[in-house]
Amino acid sequence: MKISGKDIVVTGGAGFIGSWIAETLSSENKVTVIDNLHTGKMKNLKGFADRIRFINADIRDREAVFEGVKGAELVFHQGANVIIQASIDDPKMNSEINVGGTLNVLEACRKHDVKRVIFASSSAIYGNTEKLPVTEDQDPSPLSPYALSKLEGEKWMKIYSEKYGLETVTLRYFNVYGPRQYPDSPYSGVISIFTKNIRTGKPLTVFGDGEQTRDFVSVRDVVNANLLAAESRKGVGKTFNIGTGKSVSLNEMISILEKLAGKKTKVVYDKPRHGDVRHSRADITLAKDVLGYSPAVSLEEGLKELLFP
Ligand code: UD2
Repeated sequence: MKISGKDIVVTGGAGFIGSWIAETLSSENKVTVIDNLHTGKMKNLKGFADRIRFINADIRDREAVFEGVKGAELVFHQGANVIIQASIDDPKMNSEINVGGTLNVLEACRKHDVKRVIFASSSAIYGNTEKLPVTEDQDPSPLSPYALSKLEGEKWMKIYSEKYGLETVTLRYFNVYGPRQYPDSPYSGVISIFTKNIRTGKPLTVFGDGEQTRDFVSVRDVVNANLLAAESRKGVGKTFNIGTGKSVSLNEMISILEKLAGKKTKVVYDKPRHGDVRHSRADITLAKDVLGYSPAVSLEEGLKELLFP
């Protein structure tokens, strides 16, 4: 699938996932990145910064968002507060960014006749689910202000799609990992922390017994899902799980890492993290059937790339 010759905006385009979307599209399209560099980084744009227009702005800044979106045909809305703990510490700030900022993006799209918006949502909206793998029709049960704000964002997508004819597609990301994921916060993705610690010879800390499971999906597959969502006619107005459909426990993942690294690692078991979900796995049937999505990067391949960059 090739998207070419389009005027495209990526909010959060200097972030982990947004920068991969921006980079992938930048060779054949006119890409604008809107990012306030709070969690995003200029170094994520290395190698393609000269091919894009960069706007250093917060998505809460209505004027900047309107200006950035003017003339665009397609918007990938990845910009958000992504730190769950920050959303718990300051729920109003989280809502202003994740809901207010999303409304700025949607209003800018309405004003400037953007054709389609792809919205980055999260598996966090499900909370703890009884049924696994989880399908999109599962009742949401957000457990944090962050999760609630993503669910609200999804509903705004639906309203803009139904009331204003803006084409919207929502992708619920599961545990995304890959190059450029920031490893240096206690709330960074576990794979970014573990692979960095193995590379630098540091022990791994597991919160709980390590038997919790996650559906880890490579950022490369997530980019691909975004491209498919941008092109699919049948996907409009719909919401899709984006994972792999498989899950592993942290203990299993550590065994894979040790095998790939060819050495044993010191693992410290600490108390479980408050609010952790126990198990998570996506049912990706809908994304497969409607978008033609098919994850291509195995966990082994993805981990290898991070262990031996
Ligand atoms: C992921 C998403 C989050 C939200 C949530 C929905 C990431 C980074 N976060 O959170 O945005 O969508 O899913 O449920 O993708 N762990 C350790 N040691 C460490 C770090 C983590 O044991 O050093 C554990 C952690 O307690 C959890 C598991 O590893 O049980 C995965 O943690 P995570 O922070 O990578 O992702 P998660 O699932 O909490």
